[in-house]
Amino acid sequence: MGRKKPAAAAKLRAGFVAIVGRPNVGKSTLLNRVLGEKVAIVSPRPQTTRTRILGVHTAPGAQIAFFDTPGLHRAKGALNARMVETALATLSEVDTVLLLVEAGTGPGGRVEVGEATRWIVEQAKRSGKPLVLGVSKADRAPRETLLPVIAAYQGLAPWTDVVPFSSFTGENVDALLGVLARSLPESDALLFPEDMLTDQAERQLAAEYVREQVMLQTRQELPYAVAVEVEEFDESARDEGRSGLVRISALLLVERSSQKAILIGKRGEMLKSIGTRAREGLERLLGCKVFLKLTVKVEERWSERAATLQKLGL
Ligand SMILES: Nc1nc2c(ncn2[C@@H]2O[C@H](COP(=O)(O)OP(=O)(O)OP(=O)(O)O)[C@@H](O)[C@H]2O)c(=O)[nH]1
Ligand SMILES: [Mg+2]
Repeated sequence: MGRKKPAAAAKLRAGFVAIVGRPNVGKSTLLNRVLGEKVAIVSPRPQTTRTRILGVHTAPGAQIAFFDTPGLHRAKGALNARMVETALATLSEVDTVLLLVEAGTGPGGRVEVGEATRWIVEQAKRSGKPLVLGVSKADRAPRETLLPVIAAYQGLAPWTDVVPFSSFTGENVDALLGVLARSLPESDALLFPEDMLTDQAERQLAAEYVREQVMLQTRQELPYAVAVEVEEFDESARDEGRSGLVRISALLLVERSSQKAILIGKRGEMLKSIGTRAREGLERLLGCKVFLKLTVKVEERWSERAATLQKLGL
């Protein structure tokens, strides 16, 4: 009587995936969808993400460590140049590149692959890494318009796979994760603890949640003129239950006094509204009450100063 052979256990796959693409294509939204938690802020404006954000997805048999990156664009100014540098540098540090483009066709069902996207594809190819093309926001595109989009991009690079998906509905997100997991090297051990989601400290997330509200609630150039620095993150009154309190003081840097006036708003209404929404998000994230104090300060040309950018972690 022979013993039954155990089914060959599938090897664990673990590695890093860079999520890259033009601004606003849905990179951060995908990361949040995969993790089930908002670790990367999202807004309808381009250039929302300013730094590289680690998000770790652990599933049976696979651990995918994503780097969400700032959108690749023609950078003007020191801050934007840093953002683009950060995204490009990430290409060489990962196992697989996930390049995102938006679903949807132009007038007459035509698909125009823009110069910017061609340049991004070239950068991704130069990395020599396996390339996966993700066609995002598929919920917005009727199924028949997906095919011309896929066809337009198919010839541009030797994609391992082309996966249309929607972070809103979740359609095909699991398929995308499967494709990415299979592209990663086999590994004997996890790269990160099983329950780890991100490397960002809560105080960093707090700064980002405030900046998200600035991106969402202010107009024109103001969202781009603001940086947020958390000066105080006091957990001394925090406890295990939901009755505790975290006190956060954050500084909102702007470049000019006219911007300070708009950010504060009439009778302080704008700043109050930013604070309220950010606090609500932080209470959900931290699982306790949050006291959030916001102060606006003019720091001329902060986005051009290397020392300030470094202090802000940019
Ligand atoms: N309809 C639809 N909209 C989406 C989807 N994913 C993202 N969006 C929207 O697209 C906009 C940009 O999303 P982000 O995730 O901030 O895009 P990003 O690529 O990270 O942008 P940057 O950080 O600026 O490079 C937001 O308004 C999102 O709500 C999706 O699956 N479907
Ligand atoms: Mg983003």
